[in-house]
Amino acid sequence: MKSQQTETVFRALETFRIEIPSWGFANTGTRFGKFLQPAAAATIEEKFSDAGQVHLLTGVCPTVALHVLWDFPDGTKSTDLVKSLSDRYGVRPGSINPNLFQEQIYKYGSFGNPDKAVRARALQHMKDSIEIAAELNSRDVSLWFADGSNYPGTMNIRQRKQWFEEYLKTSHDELAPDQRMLVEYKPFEPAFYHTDIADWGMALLLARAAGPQAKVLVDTGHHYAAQNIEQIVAWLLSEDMLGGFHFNDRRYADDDLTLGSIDPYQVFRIFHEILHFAWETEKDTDIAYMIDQSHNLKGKIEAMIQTVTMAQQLYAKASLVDHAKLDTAQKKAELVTAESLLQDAFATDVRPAIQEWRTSKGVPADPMEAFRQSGYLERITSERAARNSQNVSSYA
Ligand code: RM4
Ligand code: MN
Ligand code: MN
Repeated sequence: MKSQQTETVFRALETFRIEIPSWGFANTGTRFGKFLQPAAAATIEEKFSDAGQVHLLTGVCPTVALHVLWDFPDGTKSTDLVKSLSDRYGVRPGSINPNLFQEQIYKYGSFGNPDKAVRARALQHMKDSIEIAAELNSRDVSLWFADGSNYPGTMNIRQRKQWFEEYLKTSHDELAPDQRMLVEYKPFEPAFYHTDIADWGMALLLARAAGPQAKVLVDTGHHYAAQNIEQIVAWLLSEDMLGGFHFNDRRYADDDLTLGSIDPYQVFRIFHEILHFAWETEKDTDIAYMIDQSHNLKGKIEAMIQTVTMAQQLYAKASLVDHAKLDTAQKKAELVTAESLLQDAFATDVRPAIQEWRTSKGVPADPMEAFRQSGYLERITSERAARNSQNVSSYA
């Protein structure tokens, strides 16, 4: 007989899925350098293969986020290859991420570029990305813009905002009825004076201007250290504008640290806001959970398994908050009772229940151990090492 708690955890895990990024398996680095890993994936096939391993062992990562420039070398023509890899490795294409920041023409921005010809090129790339997504049956086209400026007075901020409104709306009109557009924000980097979509308010306004299928994407690493991310999440939920997450942790800014490695209680509080909202409204939330981490030092597949496991734990813990009791305590302003309901749930060791759930699903109770025993890492290391010892120049 399962305990009440175990049953709650089982129910929560049943619907919890998390998408992994193709770029998380590639050799990436910082602007100072890259430490190459012999087992890193260099081709789209290798990325699918590695993502397939993570899904095989965890059972909760059926989709992989793809970056158009890095994963579709021939643009729209690469979709057939992606489809065949998806069949072979048992993971579907997930969100499609246009790349409007790496090519030389984007030096002064994409949709915010003062040169109309560059804005037009960016729009064409967006249309191609939406077409790729449609062909792959991917619902979400996920947008992150590096647009901004480095020196005060050098760009017209209001004019750029207008261009963003206009070009996002035109892009939105290309979406099929079942597709969505997710607008991500980031306070700084690579632009260090102003960033065109710097925070959730800007992303919200632009998503609204774009159209009804546009929502906001919250990357947990894209906030200043003191920001209350769960409040942003609560506000976006109440506005029906929360489209998805890019999960990672940060100590300073966009550090790509492992989810929950610095502040697991914050992730718990984010999940709590979502689950509390779902309880209150009696609605299933429709939020894309994705990981956006690219590890320079940790083994890439291990890092991904570790992150997925942490996400499951924090989600399961959040599911243990007794919403009815919390509601009563909040109404009576019983502060200690209310706060303790969160703290007690957070302190609960959900690992045994998660292991039980995994076993019931036919996946290894301990995916990390299973990965280490599988021999997969040794195999790809010997297959890829020689090539990876040569310098790789692109980001992913
Ligand atoms: C950005 C942002 C985007 C990601 C790029 C590579 O900081 O988080 O989502 O695609 O990095
Ligand atoms: Mn991101
Ligand atoms: Mn980022």
